[in-house]
Amino acid sequence: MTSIEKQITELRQLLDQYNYQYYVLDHPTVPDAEYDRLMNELIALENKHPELIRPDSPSQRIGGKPLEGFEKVEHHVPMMSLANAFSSQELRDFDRRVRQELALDTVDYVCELKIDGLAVSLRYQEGLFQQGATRGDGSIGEDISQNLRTIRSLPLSIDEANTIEVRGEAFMPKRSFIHLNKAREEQGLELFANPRNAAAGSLRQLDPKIAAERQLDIFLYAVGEWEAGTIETHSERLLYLSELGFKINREWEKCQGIDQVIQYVEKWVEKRNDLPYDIDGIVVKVDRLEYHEILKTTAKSPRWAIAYKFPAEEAVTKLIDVILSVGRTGVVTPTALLEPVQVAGTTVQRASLHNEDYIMEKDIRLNDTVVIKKAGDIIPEVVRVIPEQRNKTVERFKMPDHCPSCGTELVRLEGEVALRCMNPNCPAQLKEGLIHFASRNAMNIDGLGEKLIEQLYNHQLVHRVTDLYQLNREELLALERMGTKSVDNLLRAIEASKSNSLERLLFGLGIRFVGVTAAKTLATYFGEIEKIQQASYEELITVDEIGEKMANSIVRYFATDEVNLMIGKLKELGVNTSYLGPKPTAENINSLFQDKTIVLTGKLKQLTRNEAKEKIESLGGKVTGSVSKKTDLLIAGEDAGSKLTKAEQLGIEIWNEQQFIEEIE
Ligand code: 3BD
Repeated sequence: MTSIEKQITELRQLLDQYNYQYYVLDHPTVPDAEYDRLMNELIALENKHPELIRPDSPSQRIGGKPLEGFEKVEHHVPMMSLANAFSSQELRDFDRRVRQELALDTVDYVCELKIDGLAVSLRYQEGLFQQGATRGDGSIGEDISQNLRTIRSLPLSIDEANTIEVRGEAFMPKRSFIHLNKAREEQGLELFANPRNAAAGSLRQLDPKIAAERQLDIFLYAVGEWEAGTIETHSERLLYLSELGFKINREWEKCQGIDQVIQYVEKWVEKRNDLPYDIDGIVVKVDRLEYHEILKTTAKSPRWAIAYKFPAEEAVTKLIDVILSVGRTGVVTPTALLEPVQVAGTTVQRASLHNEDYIMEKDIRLNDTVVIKKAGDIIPEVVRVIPEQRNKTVERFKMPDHCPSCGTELVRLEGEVALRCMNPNCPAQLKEGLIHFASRNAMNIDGLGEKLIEQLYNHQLVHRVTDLYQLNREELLALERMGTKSVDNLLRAIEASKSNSLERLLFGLGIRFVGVTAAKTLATYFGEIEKIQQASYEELITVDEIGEKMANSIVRYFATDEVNLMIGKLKELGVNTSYLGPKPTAENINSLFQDKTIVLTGKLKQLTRNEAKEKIESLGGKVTGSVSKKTDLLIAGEDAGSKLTKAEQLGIEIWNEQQFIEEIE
């Protein structure tokens, strides 16, 4: 072995070890920075000696190219289903059948948590991860190897020379799920209903970059095809898989007889909400593998295993009242006000009633005893009523004909289930509109939240956004809980919002379908609000990323006099209505970074991130957050981490800060 080979091997082994300790054992042993440093070192060496890159090198988890579609994969040993049990009685029935067939008094079982994720299979040949597939229909799945290999707890190589196929559940931990949805909310993207959907959505991405960002994890629990196996029990198998470096859920237990199984189930019915990942039941498996042979399988599922499925957690409580709220767009939504009750780990006092059709269909009435559950165990909803407990005289609940806020007659637009208040001066809508205007992605007025807006509105100080810019110190000081300090801070924040770039104002106006991204697109394209006010439908749809629905909505929005008067007034009051971000000018067109996509990473010392960004943009380039094959250039400051690694892997041009400064000068 040459010294380079030796160096690479050592780095690889060290990184594998740290990775295993961190992701499989949940026990980090070195700081992230140290890991990144070693990884960069490895990548640099591998770049110089590409012939020494092994497919199981820790540098090879990400970097696969986006696919056109997924290839089909045949499972040599079918991936079976599991029969379900919904009560301890059904578990006892299962145990009786097993004992009868085996002619035994008592049977040893292994109980495992049933992870609520996606069943997948991983194939290793000559010790190397070779292919990963979805379960599909059990016989044929899809090749999602590229996405699976981004999961850091999945070993890229194992110490087993025979071909082995292991099976398990890929999932998204609760923390990653919350983190992901928060980010999506900020970006105005649709939220995932639960971690399972989020995991499925991530693994179905054609571009492995996305899965890599989603912080997925995997537990293994079964073996499919295996050329050499001398193991006698399922529990020994779990231990063996663990020895090979696979991540096995640690909560499994061996149970002697069905009573112990039921105890295990009861324990986890209590404790399931404390786990950092979702489970939807318990899987019970006969421990001895020779018994599996005797018990065989039915058409779809083994007769040696059963899944106890948790009931979706429900609770019974009383419906005290139905609250109607009017949103920014006038939609009236009914929410149930409940007697507080514990469900899936939290106290629930409100539950969604969705809309009028839903209330009618379920015949939900005031004072009813209702069953609630958390849909996807997150958002509580009223599932049904218990009609036997109803006082017979209670009338059917009816949605009001008039807006609860302003009294205007409500309308049901064609093709919509929602009732809407069409009054543009409706107080509830105005308040919601103000809250949106001041919010972080819009005008970002610090300290102006829901409560204060309510207070300002109720004191008749603010009705519409133009009023915000005409507030005076005295009237604010007269409000409860508003001292000089908070008043001055508020006025300063409002003043500062005047110099926001156009996209914030555009988003803040709350034009239907215009989210953060579209606002930015419109602002950069048109530059001035007047141009957008005057733009025709035809002109709008020629803009990249502006579709028909949005174009229509924009035209309709700016067609009203009231809106145009408001914008005129905002301008008079000193609110900026131009795009202030950098854009290519005549003299720098065709300049240094024309049409180049550039990523900044690491600490810059001679200029700030923002200065660098503005400089690049003024020279025609675009700055993006993540490295992909579309990236043209990476500018790496000090302590650059994974982005540098990735750029090196993808063979992207890299400059340090000094090079960047010399070039722009
Ligand atoms: C888990 C089958 C056997 C090997 C068949 C006994 C049905 C999903 O944590 N063991 C587990 C888990 C799932 C399992 C088996 N052990 N099968 C198991 C499982 N600890 N979730 N499943 N599966 C996996 C399924 N998936 C989609 C559609 C239909 N069935």
